[in-house]
Amino acid sequence: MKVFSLQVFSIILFARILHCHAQARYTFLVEETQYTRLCSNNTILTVNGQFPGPTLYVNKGETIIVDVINNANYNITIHWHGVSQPRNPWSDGPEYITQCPIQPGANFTQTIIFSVEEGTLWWHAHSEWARATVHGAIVIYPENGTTYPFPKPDAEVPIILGEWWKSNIYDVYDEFLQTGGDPNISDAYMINGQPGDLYPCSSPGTFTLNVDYGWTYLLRIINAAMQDILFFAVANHSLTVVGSDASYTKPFTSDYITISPGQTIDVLLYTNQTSDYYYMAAKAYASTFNITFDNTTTTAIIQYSGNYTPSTPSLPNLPLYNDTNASVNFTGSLRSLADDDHPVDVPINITNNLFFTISVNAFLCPNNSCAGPNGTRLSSSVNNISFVNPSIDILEAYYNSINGVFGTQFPDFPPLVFNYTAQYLPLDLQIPQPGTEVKVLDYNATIELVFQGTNVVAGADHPMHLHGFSFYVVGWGLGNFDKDIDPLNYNLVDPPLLNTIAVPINGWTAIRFKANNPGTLFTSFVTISVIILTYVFRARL
Ligand SMILES: *[C@@H]1O[C@H](CO)[C@@H](O)[C@H](O)[C@H]1NC(C)=O
Ligand SMILES: *[C@@H]1O[C@H](CO)[C@@H](O)[C@H](O)[C@H]1NC(C)=O
Ligand SMILES: *[C@@H]1O[C@H](CO)[C@@H](O)[C@H](O)[C@H]1NC(C)=O
Ligand SMILES: *[C@@H]1O[C@H](CO)[C@@H](O)[C@H](O)[C@H]1NC(C)=O
Ligand SMILES: *[C@@H]1O[C@H](CO)[C@@H](O)[C@H](O)[C@H]1NC(C)=O
Ligand SMILES: *[C@@H]1O[C@H](CO)[C@@H](O)[C@H](O)[C@H]1NC(C)=O
Ligand SMILES: *[C@@H]1O[C@H](CO)[C@@H](O)[C@H](O)[C@H]1NC(C)=O
Ligand SMILES: *[C@@H]1O[C@H](CO)[C@@H](O)[C@H](O)[C@H]1NC(C)=O
Ligand SMILES: *[C@@H]1O[C@H](CO)[C@@H](O)[C@H](O)[C@H]1NC(C)=O
Ligand SMILES: *[C@@H]1O[C@H](CO)[C@@H](O)[C@H](O)[C@H]1NC(C)=O
Ligand SMILES: *[C@@H]1O[C@H](CO)[C@@H](O)[C@H](O)[C@H]1NC(C)=O
Ligand SMILES: *[C@@H]1O[C@H](CO)[C@@H](O)[C@H](O)[C@H]1NC(C)=O
Ligand SMILES: [Cu+2]
Repeated sequence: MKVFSLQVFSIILFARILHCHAQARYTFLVEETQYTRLCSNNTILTVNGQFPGPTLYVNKGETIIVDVINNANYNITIHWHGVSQPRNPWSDGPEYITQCPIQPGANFTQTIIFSVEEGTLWWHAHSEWARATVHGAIVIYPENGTTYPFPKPDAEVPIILGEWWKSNIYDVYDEFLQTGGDPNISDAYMINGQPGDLYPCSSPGTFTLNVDYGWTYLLRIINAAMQDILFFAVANHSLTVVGSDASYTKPFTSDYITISPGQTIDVLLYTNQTSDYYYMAAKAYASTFNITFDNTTTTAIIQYSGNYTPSTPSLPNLPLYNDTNASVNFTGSLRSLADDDHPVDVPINITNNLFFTISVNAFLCPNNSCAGPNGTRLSSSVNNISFVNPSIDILEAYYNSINGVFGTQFPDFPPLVFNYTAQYLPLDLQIPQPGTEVKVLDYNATIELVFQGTNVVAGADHPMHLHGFSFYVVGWGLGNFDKDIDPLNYNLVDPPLLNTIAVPINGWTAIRFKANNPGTLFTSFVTISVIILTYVFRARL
């Protein structure tokens, strides 16, 4: 069982302008805190001692300031996931991409500029695996004077899906780096920091949502798990999806949702069932053949108010762990709202067509001494380039024209064309090229980027994430992308506007965006959740 993670490439645009206003100001004190879960104590990193961390509430268009103070013994950065930060990449947060880490005892003041986003996002640490516990919700209300494009809910609740290791997360990460295999799987998933009563010692803390009959609840669901795409559902209640990644969607009703690590989904829950206790639950979607993964189920309880004798809650029907149809069917059902107040702006005239293969890889180790397949070290790549952390952050090197930190040769197409999704692929395809390469884009370039998952080492679903932009998902499919046929079926009318999209296992996804956020770094990370023979790969955001 091995997991792997790696950030893969980055794209730099031009120029910078700093915004600076007197604004709401918050302090994020990063510190080590004792928490007890699953019958054992653990020291975790938190913000302000809270787990999950504090929720930030803002209005659309607001700018806030966060003073991040590092009182822990680890390097750390904080990232505002999905906030496009127009012309302000300096505060974006990814370690070695837009900043060097905040060292123990140091602090860093970040300005977070909310512009077009409206709905739910989240913040998290962007250093090694610190984000396992250093994360929290961001609620972005409509601008003053405007309202939701659906009847105002009676109440709103962040639902943060997380993942817990009984071991110290840094030990898990270090072991993973040392062995070259995948990290140990987690011991639990969680809803709002609590595993729920299917796990040992967890019943008392189980997250409970007290509801009144006949109300409408807006659940702001965030997948803060490290690696796994999750299925989530509420027993006896369907969910009406109204938004994802801080962008409104055409409402549609589903019995479950599929949510990628990094993604947010806003749903309306109508409490119109018999007054009782009902479980909400989440568990992993793990598509890769022979995978070892955390197959446990986290629960919380919805408790109707009133006088009644509650029955033992039953679990909702969640799709089977390997139900790829259920996964892609849900994600493929997302559409932009695309009404007069929320128009779409899909780039039509494309200036740059990019085609990026996403692969799981394996580096050779001396005497086959690593814990990956056949003694190799697991890795991952985009267009066969496996990202190497630079010595200083890429943004600073770019801005100050410091040579030798990164190259600008990131290829538009894979170096080798082969049947990407063939069942058997030659072993020599497994070894990627290490490098720190960026793709430089012109201001206002209109990009179509097709991600093609490959079956090198192991096929997997790959959640991809973009910084500085949300993008329109104009198409997707299983198998190899066909450049002549597939574009004919693109949705250019109401494609969803997302910042995270899971490229289906041995499939492809086409996204479009306009490169109009100068100075922004575009970074992307492969999240792989795979197994073949006996190994798993995962990654980080
Ligand atoms: C956890 O720590 C508390 C306080 O130090 C201690 O009382 C308790 O026994 C510990 N629990 C376990 C399971 O180790
Ligand atoms: C912490 O960050 C500093 C500054 O970038 C770096 O020199 C150092 O190697 C980092 N330490 C660790 C343990 O990564
Ligand atoms: C942040 O660091 C600077 C430089 O070390 C120091 O002067 C300042 O007091 C620190 N601020 C906070 C809030 O800790
Ligand atoms: C928005 O409206 C509320 C209440 O009307 C007010 O308290 C708040 O200051 C306003 N915010 C902005 C940014 O105008
Ligand atoms: C509850 O609300 C859902 C969603 O609107 C609807 O489909 C269902 O029929 C309602 N059930 C009852 C018992 O009213
Ligand atoms: C989860 O995996 C373990 C270990 O492979 C297995 O024993 C167990 O039956 C699985 N549980 C479920 C609910 O699938
Ligand atoms: C999914 O898993 C079930 C149970 O492990 C198995 O019977 C089924 O064949 C699998 N389906 C696919 C498509 O692999
Ligand atoms: C999802 O499944 C439903 C019911 O089978 C079907 O009508 C719909 O077209 C599917 N959507 C996608 C995106 O596959
Ligand atoms: C796309 O480009 C063509 C040719 O340059 C131009 O006629 C057309 O107006 C452009 N369309 C859009 C939507 O910009
Ligand atoms: C491991 O090596 C054997 C023998 O070369 C080969 O048949 C097998 O495909 C390899 N497995 C992987 C996952 O590379
Ligand atoms: C590529 O591999 C897939 C899966 O084995 C197969 O179905 C398909 O026919 C192959 N395509 C070509 C062009 O060989
Ligand atoms: C699946 O995993 C088992 C146990 O790790 C291994 O023995 C078996 O060879 C694997 N099967 C395939 C087809 O890779
Ligand atoms: Cu991000």
